[in-house]
Amino acid sequence: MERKTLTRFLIEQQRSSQALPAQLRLLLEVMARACKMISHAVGKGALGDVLGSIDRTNVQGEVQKKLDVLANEILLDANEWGGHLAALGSEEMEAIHLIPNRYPKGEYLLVYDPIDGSSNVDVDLSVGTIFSVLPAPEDAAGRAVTEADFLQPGRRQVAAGYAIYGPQTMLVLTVGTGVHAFTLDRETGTWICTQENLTIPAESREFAINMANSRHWDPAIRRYVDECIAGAQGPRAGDFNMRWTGSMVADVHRILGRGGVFIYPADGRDAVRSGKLRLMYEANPMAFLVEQAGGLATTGEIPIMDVEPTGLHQRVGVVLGSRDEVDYIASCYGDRSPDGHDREGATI
Ligand code: AHM
Ligand code: MG
Repeated sequence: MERKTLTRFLIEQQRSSQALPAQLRLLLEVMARACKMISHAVGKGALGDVLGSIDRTNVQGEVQKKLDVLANEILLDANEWGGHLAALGSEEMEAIHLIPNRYPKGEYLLVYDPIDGSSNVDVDLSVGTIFSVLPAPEDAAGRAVTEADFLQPGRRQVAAGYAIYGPQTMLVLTVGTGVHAFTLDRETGTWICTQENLTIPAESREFAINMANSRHWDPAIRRYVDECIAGAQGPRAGDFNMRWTGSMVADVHRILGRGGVFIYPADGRDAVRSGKLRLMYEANPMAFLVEQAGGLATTGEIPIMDVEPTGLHQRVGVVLGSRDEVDYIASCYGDRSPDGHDREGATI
């Protein structure tokens, strides 16, 4: 098999489509380099003194892991000086980060979750980095960027991706021309394209949800999961399988590979009333990837990428994955399908 590097892949994309301007290509190369550094840090574990927590909480009120902080710094340092960004935002930083005046400003806004699923780090399970790229407003060139400039619906994303630090380190990207996956060759330090145009099977019999929260779910999700569990004897007339890794990146990566649905609904708990996952740097980039791979991503009521953001760190309910299954879950929520069209005859 021809070993196509990420650099070559991006240059070919730049030549063949208008989807990849030079600044965006640079941004993706910078992200790939930063994720390589994070992968090295994750891989060192206790030997690199990167496990455990520090005595600090982030804007979400969560205790920060050493790796959350380290990965955030790696991404910040890598992205500040290249001239491709107007500003960036992170799960680990309450306010947006403006590009210092000593560096040129670029046309893009970057938001990321430096280490997603960080509770997995200390037990040597997969974690990842998720990122989303938005255009900076045209009038932002001559003024300071504000948080309001970031509050664009996910449909405006020009690129999104994640790196997964698992048995293999992989980078999965979209610039709106399908979803492509790259594997890190740890010997040469090169990202090699290993899958082009990933597609999610439309049908699936595998779901991912944290069952421990079932008593807090609303009736739609409870009905769906009950039907799955009822298996061949139930209304779905088939047995289902369940997987939950505690890392959205790992769960979405599995779904991109073999289908399934990932569900983290808004539920009755005070902290999760609007969902647990963050719209701007978790749900939107994953929704972009999933839609580009032929799947669907909904809050249950509207497509995730149509949500009008109101805050950098806002949360949202998430249902994403195989098209038919997500469509079915949306029908459990009411009379609207994930693409926003009315459904006839759908009942709760
Ligand atoms: P994090 O970004 O603080 O790691 O939180 C997000 C993670 C997701 O990766 C994962 O799907 C979810 O939180 C797991 O939540 P729970 O611990 O409720 O199962
Ligand atoms: Mg995180």
